[in-house]
Amino acid sequence: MTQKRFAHCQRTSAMAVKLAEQNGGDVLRAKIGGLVHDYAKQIPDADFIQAIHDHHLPDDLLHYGNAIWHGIVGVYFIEDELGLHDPAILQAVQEHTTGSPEMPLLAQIIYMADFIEPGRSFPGVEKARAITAKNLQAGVLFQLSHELTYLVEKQEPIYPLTFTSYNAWVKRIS
Ligand code: DGI
Ligand code: FE
Ligand code: FE
Ligand code: FE
Repeated sequence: MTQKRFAHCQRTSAMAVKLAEQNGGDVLRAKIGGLVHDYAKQIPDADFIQAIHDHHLPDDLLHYGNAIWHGIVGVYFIEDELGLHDPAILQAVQEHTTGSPEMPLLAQIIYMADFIEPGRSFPGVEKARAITAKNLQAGVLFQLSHELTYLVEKQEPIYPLTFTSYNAWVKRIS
């Protein structure tokens, strides 16, 4: 991975540790999860397509690209190449781009750490940081709605799990 991407992973890891400490999460798993969450970001598309076939994953994944694959499919590379098999960490990595209706605490922590780590500078990041500092779950809903709005504005296809996550978290938070 590029130096720039690795630096993002290090900052995400540090942010995840902070969020774990603030929210009674598993600090060591947060640290490792943050470090590996984008492990597969620079794996070539052809390797992902092969992995989708090899692991008999749903065909609809093929309609998307690296943005969706690097988490959901990326965990298979983390298992094979790093020998990391911790289910909670792997689930957090799988859910770090789309979220999910359940999202256990560790997944919430990695999802938010990725979004608000100090290197992020998109419009709205300060609001995201403030909300998350007060309430992690409110931060999750903020990111899901921000992500959907951004994708719709760019007329990007939306992976169904992103929608399902949003609906579940609206219900959960309201
Ligand atoms: O890998 P990072 O850049 O650190 O962050 P990430 O894994 O959260 O990826 C965010 C990107 O993923 C962002 O550019 C939008 C994209 N994304 C998230 N949900 C969807 C999506 N792209 C599509 N096409 N559909 C989605 O549902
Ligand atoms: Fe990512
Ligand atoms: Fe994200
Ligand atoms: Fe990331």
